[in-house]
Amino acid sequence: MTDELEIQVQADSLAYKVKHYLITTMGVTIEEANDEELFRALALTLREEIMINWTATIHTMNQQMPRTLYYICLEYLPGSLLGNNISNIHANELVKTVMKKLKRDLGRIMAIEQDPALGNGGLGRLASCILDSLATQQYPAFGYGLRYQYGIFAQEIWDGRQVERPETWLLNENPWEFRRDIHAVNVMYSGNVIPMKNKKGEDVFDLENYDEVRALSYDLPIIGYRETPDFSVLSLRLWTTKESPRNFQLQRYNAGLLDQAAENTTLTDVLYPNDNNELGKRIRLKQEYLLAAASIGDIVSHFYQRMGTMKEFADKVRIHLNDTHPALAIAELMHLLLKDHNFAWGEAYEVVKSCCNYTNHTILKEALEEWNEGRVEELLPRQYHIIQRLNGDFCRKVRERFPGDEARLQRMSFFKGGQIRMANLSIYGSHRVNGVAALHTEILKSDIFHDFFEMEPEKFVNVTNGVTQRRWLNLCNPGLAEFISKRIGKGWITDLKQIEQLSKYASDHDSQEEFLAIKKENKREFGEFLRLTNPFRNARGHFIGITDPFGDEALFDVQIKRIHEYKRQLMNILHAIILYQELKENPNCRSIQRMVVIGGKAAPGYKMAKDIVQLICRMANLTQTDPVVRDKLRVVYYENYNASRAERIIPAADLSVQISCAGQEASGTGNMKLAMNGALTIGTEDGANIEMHKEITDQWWPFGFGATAEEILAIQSSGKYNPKEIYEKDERIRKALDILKEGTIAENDGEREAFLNIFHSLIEPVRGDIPDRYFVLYDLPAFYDTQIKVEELYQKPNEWAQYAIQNIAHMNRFSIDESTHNYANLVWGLLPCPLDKKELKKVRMQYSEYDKCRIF
Ligand code: NBG
Repeated sequence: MTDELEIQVQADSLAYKVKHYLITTMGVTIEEANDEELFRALALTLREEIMINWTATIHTMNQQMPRTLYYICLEYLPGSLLGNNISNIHANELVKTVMKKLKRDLGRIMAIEQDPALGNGGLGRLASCILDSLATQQYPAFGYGLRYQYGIFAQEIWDGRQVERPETWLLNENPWEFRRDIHAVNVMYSGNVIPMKNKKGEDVFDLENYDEVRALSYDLPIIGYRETPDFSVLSLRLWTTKESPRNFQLQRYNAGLLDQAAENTTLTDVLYPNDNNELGKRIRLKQEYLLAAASIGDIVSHFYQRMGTMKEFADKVRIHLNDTHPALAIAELMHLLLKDHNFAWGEAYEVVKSCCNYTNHTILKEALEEWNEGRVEELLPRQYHIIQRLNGDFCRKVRERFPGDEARLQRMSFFKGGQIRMANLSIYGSHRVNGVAALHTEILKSDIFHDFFEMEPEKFVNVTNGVTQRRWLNLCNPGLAEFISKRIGKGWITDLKQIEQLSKYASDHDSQEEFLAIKKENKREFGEFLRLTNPFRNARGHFIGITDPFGDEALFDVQIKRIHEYKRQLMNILHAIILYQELKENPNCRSIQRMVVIGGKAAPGYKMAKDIVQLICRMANLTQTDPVVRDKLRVVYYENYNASRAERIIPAADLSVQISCAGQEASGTGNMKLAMNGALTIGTEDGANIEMHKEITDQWWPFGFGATAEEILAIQSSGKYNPKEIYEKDERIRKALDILKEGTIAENDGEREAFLNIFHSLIEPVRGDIPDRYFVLYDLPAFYDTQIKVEELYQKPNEWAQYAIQNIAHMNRFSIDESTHNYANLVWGLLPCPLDKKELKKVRMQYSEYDKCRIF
């Protein structure tokens, strides 16, 4: 059969199956089915194929029992699954043909799916990239997380302010998840400890009068990319406490204490919407323990069932603690080894330390987790005892190593002032600790974990983040993907190193023209999307107008990430205010059109971030309506920024704004996604920007600027930074800040208050806070000058294209595949475990027999 014929035959049978699912699961025929029903039927159809490989992958792993990685993370942001799954199993053409046969529009059907928004920002997205890569490279691995009923809130802008709406991704049944009652785990909280001894005479603890929760598992298939049908499928197991009568504490229920009785059923209801910030809430602690205990329980019981002994556990099991959120896993694993498997204390610790590894994702003080000792003791009495004893051992070791150094001991102990420092516990319980970019790891070693580094230097390694080029280039930017594949073949999709070969086309005129045409097309598409989905609303949430974006000639200047002071969206908007004021004075002072797009959610309780959102929205309104300015400058607030919306904007961006205060952004990953899609970076020397700069080289990195981390440190420690002086001396900055101070652009009291608050934070904060903590005014003049360079280069499109193609070609190192490879080598000692083809064949045979099964 020719390829074309084969696709037609396959498409026919898939189309039959879609119809079959419409009838058998929804009771409708193709003529009546709406888009939602069709989405569901299509997903169920593809799911069948995926299940075959999933079953075979599990068999392969169970038979070979290779060393396996268990990745535990409180957050995931997988993005929409239908498109990615189709692409990863290489069924694009096929599914398009099926839809043609069914006379339905694939784009509309894909738009039905809601993102599983089970994370806040970079950390959750990184976790999803890592799973994609593990599956693609066929590593034996397993993911654990929580199945929040409500993910991160949906953001709407009403009269220029952020309004949080519930995010209801589970309102309709999710076709990609599988409820697995058989894997449910019981998790206990509170209660009275009963001391006992295990067979080795070791102290262990039983519990009575506890609260019990049933953690029910839902499994999601994570499909590896492959051009042949032998793709691997890994499992992401998400726990929920939603459905279980056991969760009702009957005594309390009978006593009429309904709110308390229901607490445990609602544990996994919502994700805490804070990025890089911890609040020490009780339910959050219960969530963290739920994840740790259910996952560790599952890992241990699965291992013991298969092997009948725990002997090889330390060799076969690798547990990854993604940040400290799952750190209680350390105490939980100790507990199970001691109590259920009769380990001696020292043996148990050795096992834990061989298995566990910890990634730190931030140096921000407010994000380093500490739990109140009393609360841990009350909710997790047994784990509390274990943490205390571990700390006792640890402090003894510190004393031995550094006799007499009391100050050091105080800094290193897990306990401080009634709080437990989870990072300290995580380091002690881990084999390796890593930062997520070279600079970040250096800061861990030289600053925040310096004492730990001195004690065990070999423990600390760097694994620079990466992103999956499959979702973030191949899938989201088909035009550019084709541009690349036409020139260098498709190898880059699974081996990004090959993208270097693109370099030789950077100076080729035709390639430049083609690149520019693709970018323009992407900008038009994104502009259309903005028009349709990014409305202005009044204070009651009613529609009052559309976003009117620039056309494809304009520079698309893009900053997309959570709103945080250290990320300095404020610097970006102050720059826009300066441009605005200059244009007001002289409408011809700029020769290009610039659309400044800023997207990102503010944590609901983060006042300053919300004030900054208000300022951006005010500028959006002003620049769109002001007849003098609107031809040159438009600010757009890109509402409800999430993974799907990232896929829309990233291909359209010309300029990638990565301007965090140096030393603060652990890595950043949006920087990589944007560069991969041909945006040039205007950026500080922070996080992974530094490594990107190095790889791309000075020659093709034209817009670097700003103080380095060292310089920032030096100014900080000199105590001489005086933002007020900059404000007084620099006229542009003074004028921009004065409109905040005087409320000139504010349209209501709320805005006046917000803008004044921003002004104060920079110049004269109340309550003795540090003014301009993140050096916005310090770097603003350099940012302004660099933006002039941007405008100059942008007026030479072919030269710009040459830079952009060089940037893409130098993204070779920033694939997540490189990161997982480094984790596998430096951290886990993990080898791939390719899908057993015989097993696949066997499962496929059994599956096919159903065709003969008919009752009538
Ligand atoms: C974030 C950092 C980013 C980094 C991601 C992924 C947290 C706590 N940290 O710089 O801010 O890219 O983690 O490592 O979300």
